Amino acid sequence: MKRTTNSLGAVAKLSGGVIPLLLLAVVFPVLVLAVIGLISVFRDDLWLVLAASVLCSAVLVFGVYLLQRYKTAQRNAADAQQALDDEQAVSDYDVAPSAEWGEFDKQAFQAIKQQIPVLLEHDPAWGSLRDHGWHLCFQVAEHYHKDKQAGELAFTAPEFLLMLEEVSRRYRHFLLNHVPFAEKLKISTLKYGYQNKEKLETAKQVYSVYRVFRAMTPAGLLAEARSQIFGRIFDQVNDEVQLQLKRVFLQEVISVAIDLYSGRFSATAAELPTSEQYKQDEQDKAEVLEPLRVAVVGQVSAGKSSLINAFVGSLVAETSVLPTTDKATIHRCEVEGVDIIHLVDLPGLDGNAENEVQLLRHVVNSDILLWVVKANQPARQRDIQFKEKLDAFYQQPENRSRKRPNTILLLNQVDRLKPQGEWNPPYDYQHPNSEKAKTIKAAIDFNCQQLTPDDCLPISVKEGQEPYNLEQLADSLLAGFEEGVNTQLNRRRLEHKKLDAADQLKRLYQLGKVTFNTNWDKLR
Ligand SMILES: Nc1nc2c(ncn2[C@@H]2O[C@H](COP(=O)(O)OP(=O)(O)O)[C@@H](O)[C@H]2O)c(=O)[nH]1
Ligand SMILES: [Mg+2]
Repeated sequence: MKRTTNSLGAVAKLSGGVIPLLLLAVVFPVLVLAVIGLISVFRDDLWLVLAASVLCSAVLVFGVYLLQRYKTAQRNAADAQQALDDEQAVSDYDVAPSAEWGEFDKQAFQAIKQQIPVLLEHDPAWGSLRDHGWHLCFQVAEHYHKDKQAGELAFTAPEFLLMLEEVSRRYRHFLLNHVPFAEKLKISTLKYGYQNKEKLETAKQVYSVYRVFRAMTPAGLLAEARSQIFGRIFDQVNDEVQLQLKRVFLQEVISVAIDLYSGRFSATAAELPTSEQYKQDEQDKAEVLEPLRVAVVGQVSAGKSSLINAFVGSLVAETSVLPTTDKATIHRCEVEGVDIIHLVDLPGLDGNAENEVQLLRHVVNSDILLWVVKANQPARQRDIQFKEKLDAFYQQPENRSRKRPNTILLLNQVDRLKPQGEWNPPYDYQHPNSEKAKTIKAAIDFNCQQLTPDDCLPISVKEGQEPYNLEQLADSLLAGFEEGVNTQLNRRRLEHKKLDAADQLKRLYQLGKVTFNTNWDKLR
């Protein structure tokens, strides 16, 4: 009653006193009508009619109520199912290793990630996440700087801030995408849920009983609809989900720490204001992607130049040869004025150390590697030696975070394989049913075992003869394009870091000069 009076007061205030007057104008005649009706029931003996109409309206109201309850129950069941599905989605979620990482980074991520369940089992409190995060950062630091003092954190204060920002940004993205109503979720709710988990079960039961009663009034129904939202959050945030939320958070911490220690992630003053700006910069960078650099290596006379000529001839692209200062020849492929691919024709692997230093430089600065071998010549010593040099390069501490370009092994001159003189492509070399197809398969198996490439294709590109399997090569290149772009981004990020270091060196040198001059002035 008190609430009704209050509401009327509020309505009167809002409407300037008009609405209550109008209400009275309606209520009063209805009351008068009720009194007259009652008199006529007495006078005309209409008791049966009155009872029937009261019964009808009671049945009607009760029917509507039952329908509402049925609908609510169904909605709750669907919500419970949804909650289960969502919970599954959260527990299945794992932070993916960055596409730009090298093998060393991925190994670090896999190894350090194993510690998260142990840490959370030992101490799952929300308040301990910060300590766990630090512990994992130290682990990453140690992984990258084994030579330095254990646990030394080798990042600058701005980099640390940027790292916090980056973890928050990624975690926010995860929450919004994987936790329903996350935008309404308060950390205090999560914390409360955890601290009072024993009490929670009884609390939930009492709450449900109260909800049934409340649902019997129209105002209660409205409140019920609203609490569906909060109820879901309440149910949603059970122990298991909370644990998963923490697990994902710590995985993000490791992921960002790896980016930081591998040198991809550096904070310059300009990067600090917002990470949105940082994102924008990343997008801008993607627009000015350099053409994909595809290096072609192999022994002398393997058919590198023939391959490039045949391939370039088969493209819709406009091609031209770029002037270079070394022995490499760069074929530029352009489509509608956009530089798409640079095919780099390299001198042959000839065992000459000086030559191989140049070759190595070209290969580690390419995004995809085409390795051409001669099918009818099984001597692989030169190829294997060069591959060992490449492996050694990527194992050096300063190169561990470099992403190695994917290698497609091209088994060339398959037309010359036994039986000689026979050449009627195409051949189903994956399921060989002829002598030629069998020798092709044997040659593929042998060379793959020797050079362990990512992909392998038999080809034939003799001048004056229809080239064989070039469409498959185009498909393979297209399939590896995205990975190639990631390799390029990795390379350019690491180069960018080097430029930074060079700039700092220059500054240091300038400072050194000033210092020395000053000292000399003093000495004089
Ligand atoms: N039969 C045959 N000969 C080829 C094929 N590819 C290249 N050749 C020949 O092998 C020789 C060396 O080729 P080239 O492209 O100059 O090799 P590079 O030193 O690796 O650049 C040339 O005489 C080519 O005509 C092929 O698929 N089949
Ligand atoms: Mg050549």
